[in-house]
This record gives sequence, structure tokens and C-alpha cells, in this order.
Amino acid sequence: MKAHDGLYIDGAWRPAASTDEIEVVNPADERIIATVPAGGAADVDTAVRAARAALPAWAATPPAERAARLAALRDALAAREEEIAETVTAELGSPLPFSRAVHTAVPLAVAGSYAELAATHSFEEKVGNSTVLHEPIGVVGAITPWNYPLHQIVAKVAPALAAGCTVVLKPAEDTPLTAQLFAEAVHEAGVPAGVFNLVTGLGPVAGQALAEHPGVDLVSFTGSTAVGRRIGAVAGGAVKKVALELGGKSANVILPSADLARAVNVGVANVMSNSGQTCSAWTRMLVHRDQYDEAVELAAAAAAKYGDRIGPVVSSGQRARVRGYIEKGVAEGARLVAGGPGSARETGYFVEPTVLADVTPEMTVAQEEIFGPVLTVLRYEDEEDALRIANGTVYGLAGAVWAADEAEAVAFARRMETGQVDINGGRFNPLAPFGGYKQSGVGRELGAHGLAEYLQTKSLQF
Ligand code: TXE
Repeated sequence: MKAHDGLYIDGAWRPAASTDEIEVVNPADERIIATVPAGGAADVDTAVRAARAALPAWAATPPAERAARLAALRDALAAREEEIAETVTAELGSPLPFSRAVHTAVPLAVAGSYAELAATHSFEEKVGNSTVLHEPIGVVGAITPWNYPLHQIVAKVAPALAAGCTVVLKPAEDTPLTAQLFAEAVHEAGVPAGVFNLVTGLGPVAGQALAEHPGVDLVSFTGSTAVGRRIGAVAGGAVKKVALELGGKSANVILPSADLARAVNVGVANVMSNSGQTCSAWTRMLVHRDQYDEAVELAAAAAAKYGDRIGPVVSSGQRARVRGYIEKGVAEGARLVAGGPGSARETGYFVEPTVLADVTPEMTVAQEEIFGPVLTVLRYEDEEDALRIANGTVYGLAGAVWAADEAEAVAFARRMETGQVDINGGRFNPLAPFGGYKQSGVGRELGAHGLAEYLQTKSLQF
């Protein structure tokens, strides 16, 4: 697979100071498909310096011109649509149709939305006798995960550029090739040198160096809660702004009036999609006790149908982790009704689409993020009980409510401690804020709320 052997810094591909390398593995067949540099602290420093040097001119560039670069970036990504889809499939393992429909189409929509927002957002407002200026926060250190390789990058870099910030990106070590394609598109879009820089590398080395670098004004991180907590501590110590998008354990609440079959089928599809590697996945299905047995039967049948339609999980480490959770669930008393910890396939990091029934709220599988194709089904007594269970984890990223009457679902959703709720299925909206309550994170991504994360305000008093 095509790969650059350098880092994209200050407008060009340059050799890394570090001689370390990352081997990129295709999780579907376990083959090494490419090698990229594993940048070190010196490389991060070079990239941050380039971003700092480019900041004054980019921050002073009129928003309309920044918008034009973002529109060109969207077009450059669109021109690479098929190559991006193939690359995501090769390094993440997702089936090609899914890579086209989601891994490519969603970030294109997000990039397009920021091209528009940059042009229309008002970076200045009048408040009484003051003029409030919304100015770029400065140099952004963006650290992204592998689960949606391009979307996670675009969701940070596009608003940062729209705001007038410059960026150093450290993408996940599992999926650096998509990040390289993104850098190519940035270059082609005519974004000035130093405004966007890419340092591929390992989390504890390049990621840590970026989070700790004094030349970085905002660290925007998406990934595990454990790493997010560390980055938050580093940023807090240095009094620098931080945006964290962490894990989730979202509830899919099926109220008794809902169309049960539809709610269960969509719920299963939601969890299995991307092999369960979605932070906002509805991994806990909550069903009224009178409908419980029927729901479990429907869920098991829907999961069994997935079979070969989902790809592997990203790595052998992830597979071991997911299988460990399934085993733990069974050991704690859950009933396996579909899938299981084994797999018929000898090569590839595959996990069978799995459904665990008779799951109770205190079980590990109902509390911790599994990040694999594993659905838990829980029983509730009444609406208050459902609410208690839905809100009963440390997370609060997303969720869903189903009811015959939309108003009934909305009334329940208002009481949920979570950042996003899909009503009777919902639909992706690239302009709607996305982010967590509680330990699911700090800050929001997407739309105007996402843009605001990259701005700081100055008040001129007259
Ligand atoms: O994440 P990491 P991992 C969750 C999910 C998954 C688990 C582990 O539950 O099973 O996390 O995944 C960089 N300083 N999510 O281990 O390590 C790393 O290089 C700075 C949820 O892959 O958090 C990568 O770029 N950076 C999630 C990014 O952090 C560091 C998406 C994420 O990797 C670092 C992914 C350090 N010390 C996993 N250590 C979501 N919210 O969508 C690592 N990194």
C-alpha cells in the first residue's frame, strides 16, 4: 500500500528525526501493508514550531479565504474518495461498502459544513457597549483514534482551520495511512505551509510530547478515558485548554409503546456497525420486562444475520480485550444468546456479533466500554427504573429512546444524562453538537459548537 516515508511538516514531506517505524497491519488478514515513520519528541517540536510560525498569518487571513481553503480541502478529499475508502478498509478492516458509505461520506459532509460555517460564522458581535471578538485560540495539538480514521481527523482539523488556528496532528498508530491521504488533500487545497502538520507516531511518545509541548495552546483528544485523564491532567497543570472526547456506554431505551421489532433491529445494527468500534454505540439495550424475552429473541436473530457482514476489530490487542469482556460477562451471569468469544476464522481479528442477555446494571459488561460487536440487553420494571439504569454509568455520550409518540420519547430523553439522544432512530446531522456528559468528555465537536472550542473571546469596551 502506498505510504509516505516522511512527516508532513511546514508544507512538505520531510524525513523524521526519529528512525523508529510503525508497521501498519491489515486486521482482516494480519499482513503488514506499509511502514511509516514513528516521530519522536524532536519531530513534534519541529512541527509545533512550524505551526507557531504560521499562526499569525493564518489567524489574520479573512474568514472567507479560510472558507475557500476548506472548500478546496473538501473537494480534494472528494477527489480521493475511492482511495480513502480502500485505505480505511486496508488499515481498519471495515468492509469496503461501509468505508464508502460512512468512513468517507461522513467526513466529506463535515468538511463541507465547516467550509460553510467559516464563511458565515460571525467572529465579532456587539454586546451593549462592547465588541466581542472571537479569536483563534492558537496552535492546536490534535490526537485522534483509529475507529473512524478520517472523520476523527476532520472533526478536529476542519473547525480548527475555520477558526484560524494552526494544527499539529498525531493520528492513531493503527491508521496512519488515512492521515497521510488527508495531509495530501490539505496540501492540494492550497492551505499555507505550517498551518497543518502531521506527525505519525506512538501515543506514549509523539502523543505525549504533543500534549506536553508548551507551544501548544489547546489539546484536542479523542480516545480512551485512561489516556484522556492523563492528557487532562497535563493540560490542567500547564493551564492550557483541553477538549476530550472519551468513551461511552450508551443506553437504547425501548419504551413499551414503541415498535419493538424496529427498535431492536436498528439497535442491533447500531452496535454491530464498524464492528462495535463506535464511542456513541447503543451498547445497552433497555427493554420492559413484559417484552424482554421477545426482544432477546429478535436481537439474537438480528445479530446472527450479521455474520460475515462485519469486518474484524482493529488489532489483536482489541480482539483479546473484547473476547475478555464476553467471557467476563458470562462469568458474571449473563446469558450468551448469539456469538461468543471464539471465532470460526483462523486469520484476521474477527469477533462474532455477540448478544448477552440477562445482563444486570452492575455487571462489568453493563458498566465498561467493550468497543467490539457486543450488545447487552437489560430488563427494566418501569420508566423510573429505565431512567435509573440509563443514567447509571460514569459515561454520558449518546443514547436512544423509542416510543409510539415522539413527545413521550422526548420527555424521557430530557431526563437522560447524556450529550446526544436519537429519537425513534435519529439521523446523523453534521451541524449538531457531539460530546459527552460526565466522564465521556469535555467540550463538543461538530457545527458551531465545535467551532467555538477553537476560539477565545476578547471584549473591547467602548
Ligand atoms: O486508545 P488510546 P486505544 C477506547 C475503547 C478502546 C480503548 C483502547 O474503549 O477499546 O479506548 O483503545 C494516543 N499521550 N476508545 O488503546 O490509547 C494514541 O496514539 C498522548 C474510545 O487505541 O486512547 C491514539 O492516537 N496520546 C475512542 C489516541 O491516543 C496518547 C476511540 C487514542 O488511543 C497516549 C478509541 C499518551 N500517553 C478508543 N497514549 C472514542 N472515544 O471514540 C495513547 N495516545
